[in-house]
Amino acid sequence: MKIEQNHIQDTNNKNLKSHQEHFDFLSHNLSNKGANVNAIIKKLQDFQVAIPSWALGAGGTRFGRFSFYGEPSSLEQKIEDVGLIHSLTQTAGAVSLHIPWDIPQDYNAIKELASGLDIKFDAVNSNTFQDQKNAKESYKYGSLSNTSEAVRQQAIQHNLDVINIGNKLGSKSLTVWLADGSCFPGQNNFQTALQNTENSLKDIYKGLPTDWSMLIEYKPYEPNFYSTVIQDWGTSFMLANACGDKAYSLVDLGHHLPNSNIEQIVSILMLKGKLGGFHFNDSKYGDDDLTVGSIKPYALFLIFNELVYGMQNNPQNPDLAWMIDASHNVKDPLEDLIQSLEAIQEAYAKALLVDQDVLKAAQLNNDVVKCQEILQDAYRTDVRPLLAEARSKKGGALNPIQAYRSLDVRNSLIKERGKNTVATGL
Ligand code: PSV
Ligand code: MN
Ligand code: MN
Repeated sequence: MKIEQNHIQDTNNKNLKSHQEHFDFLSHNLSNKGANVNAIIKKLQDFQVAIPSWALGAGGTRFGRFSFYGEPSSLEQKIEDVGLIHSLTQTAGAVSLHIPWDIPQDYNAIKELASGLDIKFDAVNSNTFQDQKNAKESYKYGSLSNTSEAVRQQAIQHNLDVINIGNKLGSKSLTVWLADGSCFPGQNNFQTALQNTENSLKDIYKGLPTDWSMLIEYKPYEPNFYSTVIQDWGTSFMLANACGDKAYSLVDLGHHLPNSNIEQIVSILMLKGKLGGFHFNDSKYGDDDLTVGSIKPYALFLIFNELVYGMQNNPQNPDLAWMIDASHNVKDPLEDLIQSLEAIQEAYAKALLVDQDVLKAAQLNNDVVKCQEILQDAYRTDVRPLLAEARSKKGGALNPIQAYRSLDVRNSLIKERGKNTVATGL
């Protein structure tokens, strides 16, 4: 299924008058406050977030999985689904592949399909947290950190193979997330596990093409419940430094212990030029992988405030690889992703409203109340008309969820693909 431009236009026409009124009111108010509305809209239009190939089907938990029907069962269909989201939101112009879940068969055909839908290949993700069919060695007791040299070599080789696959597609970065760790005290020697991991990452790094980067993701627990080898940003930062200039930390919002100050982590990593990638989701308890902005939207805004500051003031930090890393147990995955994209753009737009010069002056005056007022004034602004304006000017929908429903996308997918579908992934 493909959504035609004139269909989006038809749905937009119904909302046009009310959108225009809201947008005019907001842009008038923001301009009076000194904001450059056109510049903000341009930034929103340029901000593209990758959709992971494993998030297009219904997720599940270890207790069960409930299909949403019409799910994509091939890489081609997954890319088509990203295309559907992108045509409505104009924000999902990239896909991030997980290998070996989504190994392309015909590279040229896949590249052609993606470029026809205006979709780029972002970071490729390796997988050494599951045993693969016919693999000689098992990752039961770790991969890059394993005490067995043969297991480490297999995991290193897998990462090199993933780079090779990504290279053929035009990707420019490899994301490494390790499940390595231990479930019980005494099971592992912490120092040996970290040293093995560092050596293995250095071997992968040697195989990185010159214009590539390696993104090292951290996570405090799960699937191992006593220790994780790359448990926090400090460990990831240390490993990235040990590998070299092209290695960076990757922050996943769900990978922190409760109440961690993620905005401060983001800020410090950018100051040091070492924040390379970002995974969006939301959570209440752990790595819940809920819809972005559904639980802690103010925290998301504060994080974006630091990201915007870093993007404006830290030329030492590279452009980031943005990706949604969420899972959907009870929602239509495509609707859920559209909601996440909206929340991301909303937090970004609000952060762009913060006048960094005025904030700096208030900070220098130690005017604590004013500092808070500046942030909260931006946060309390309803920026949704800016988002609608940005995407509709590019051919997207004024209201993507409404358009998705009125175009009956899910039912068309079910008609096309049937009810008995299971997308690969977690
Ligand atoms: C691990 O929890 C993670 O966030 C990593 O990014 C993985 O690549 C992804 O989920 C899917 O397993
Ligand atoms: Mn992640
Ligand atoms: Mn995760």
